[in-house]
Amino acid sequence: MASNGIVDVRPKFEKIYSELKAQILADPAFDYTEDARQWVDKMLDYTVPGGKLNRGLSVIDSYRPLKAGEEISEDEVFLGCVLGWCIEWLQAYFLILDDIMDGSHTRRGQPCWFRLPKVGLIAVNDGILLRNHICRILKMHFRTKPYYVDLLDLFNEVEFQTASGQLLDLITTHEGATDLSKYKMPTYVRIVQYKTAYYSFYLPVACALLMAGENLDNHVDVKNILVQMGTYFQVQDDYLDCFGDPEVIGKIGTDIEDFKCSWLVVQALERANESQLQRLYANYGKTDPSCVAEVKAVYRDLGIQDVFFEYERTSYKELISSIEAQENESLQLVLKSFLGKIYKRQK
Ligand code: GPP
Ligand code: MG
Ligand code: MG
Ligand code: MG
Repeated sequence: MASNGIVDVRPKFEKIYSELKAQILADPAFDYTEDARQWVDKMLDYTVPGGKLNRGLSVIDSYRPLKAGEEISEDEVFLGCVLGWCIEWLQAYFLILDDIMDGSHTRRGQPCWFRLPKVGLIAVNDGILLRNHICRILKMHFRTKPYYVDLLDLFNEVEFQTASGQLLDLITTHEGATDLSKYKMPTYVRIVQYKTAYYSFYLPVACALLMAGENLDNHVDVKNILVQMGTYFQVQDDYLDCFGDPEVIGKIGTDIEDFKCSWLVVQALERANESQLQRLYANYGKTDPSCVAEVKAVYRDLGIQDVFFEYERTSYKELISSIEAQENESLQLVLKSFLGKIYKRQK
């Protein structure tokens, strides 16, 4: 029990990971060879459990207020944790592939999975396997639930939205490389809503709503608030890519080198004078460290960090007022606790 009287579910959550892994490795649908079992065992340990686990823990954290006043059974806690792990599996699958596409080097304080010499492009298949594990886990634990079909549909919808967002991210980068002036705020918002917000913010709460027997069509407002929160979260990710401490965030930023349509460059382009624009055009998207340093110098000259701090304050205020406009008080609690976890995050 934590000092505020709230049960800390993290130790239980972490234990359930081992149970799920054991079930995956004993899946009767595949006759594992010893080497295959060892590979999947190591791959899972390397790629699934090492993050902040915010998304995963959010399912059960959201479920509790939804059942306010009612006792939650051990079985419900277990199922909430299982759904949480399905989201962490989804995240692991996305990150393995995203790191290949972004040419990243580190993730969660260690080399990206595909950077390990024995792994390389086997990582692509590992991503596909992780994606399939989600369906295996859902089948094992939810097949008999009345909301099973809705859960499958939810995961499919959100995966489609994320992959479409990733597509926008990648093709926009392609366009920006020929003409940086294409990077504008509406384009940016569209990319990040799809590539990040649905799976990171809407999905955990939607899982909790389904477990609580709710119809997701009745919660469009909640979805909109979560998508807005996810947008703010990705702006923070872009900020940390450039200004965060790699030791703390566990990854080395590559957005400037990769020509990404990052929130920072969109803001800089809106504010730059002729000579600053020239400096951005000449140096953005180049791997040469002196070019990266020059881009960062333009950001400094334009006070982009302060622009971010101001954005952070305004977003928080706007989100709080949208949340307080919600009539359902349990949902207000869910949303506020979610926002509290990410406001002013350093990692
Ligand atoms: C985050 O973008 C987006 C994703 C992880 C979604 C990937 C989707 C796929 C279908 C593969 P990012 O590149 O800014 O994340 P990070 O900074 O963590 O690399
Ligand atoms: Mg990336
Ligand atoms: Mg990416
Ligand atoms: Mg990023």
